[in-house]
Amino acid sequence: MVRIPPSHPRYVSLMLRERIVEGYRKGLVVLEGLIAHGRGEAFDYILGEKTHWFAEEAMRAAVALMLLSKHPVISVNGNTAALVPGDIVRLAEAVGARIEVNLFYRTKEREEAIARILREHGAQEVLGVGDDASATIPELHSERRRVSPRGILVADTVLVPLEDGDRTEALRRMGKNVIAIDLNPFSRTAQMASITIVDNVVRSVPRMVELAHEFRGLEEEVLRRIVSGYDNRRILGEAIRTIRLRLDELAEKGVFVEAGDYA
Ligand code: PTJ
Repeated sequence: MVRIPPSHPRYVSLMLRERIVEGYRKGLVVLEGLIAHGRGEAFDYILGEKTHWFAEEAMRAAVALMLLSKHPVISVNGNTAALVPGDIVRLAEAVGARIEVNLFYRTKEREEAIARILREHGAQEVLGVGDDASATIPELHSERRRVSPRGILVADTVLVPLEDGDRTEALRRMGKNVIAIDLNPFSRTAQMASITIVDNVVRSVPRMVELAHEFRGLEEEVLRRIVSGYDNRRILGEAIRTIRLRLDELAEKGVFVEAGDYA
């Protein structure tokens, strides 16, 4: 891995980029995943690389919903496995969810590499690998249609970090709750999900683990109220408004970084 000096003003962002590249070298991430990461970086840059209140509100509803669900499943792709494998395992444990590998660019080698890294981080069981992905999501033609009959097929709630669109729609058609984590509030996934967390997975998944521990002792009724008071359309609107306000603010200032600050 390239050594990035911790004093570099773009240190965190550059380290994440290195983690994705390392994930590619280890066979977890596809080349297309590098493009997806770059898109995420651009939105994160505009959002100020921090978790906003609208994401926090979406995370609270998401965690409450996962705790209330009978069969919550966390769907894991290459980028998520490279960026937050340990947090995914901790979140699954904290909300009682199963973990399933689900890939757009599915190969046997990648399924196994992703399952391996999740197990190295403590996962007891990883669904969706090899023959386990024997069921299909109806009306979906990509490789993402292949799911586990013990996982996504029977799930009532599916968490999809970094998704690519049409599966969210297909899962919603099957009557499932879909929780998306996507830095792009305009994406098809963000628009189609039941709950959209407009935030970086590297900040939101660890925060969801904290919330899950906090919420575990709450009465079901309290969790239900958190979920029923949530409005995804409003939250997406707030994310888009925040982007607009931030761009207005930056445009007003004109120059907003010191020379040399850009990575
Ligand atoms: O591992 P596979 O085979 O399942 O493929 C995974 C990718 C990511 C390549 C595939 O799902 C894909 O092509 O995704 P898209 O359509 O590029 O969508 C990815 C979305 O995630 C985009 O809207 C990005 O803005 C967003 N995104 C990228 N990085 C992050 C992110 N959202 C949250 N956190 C990130 N770190």
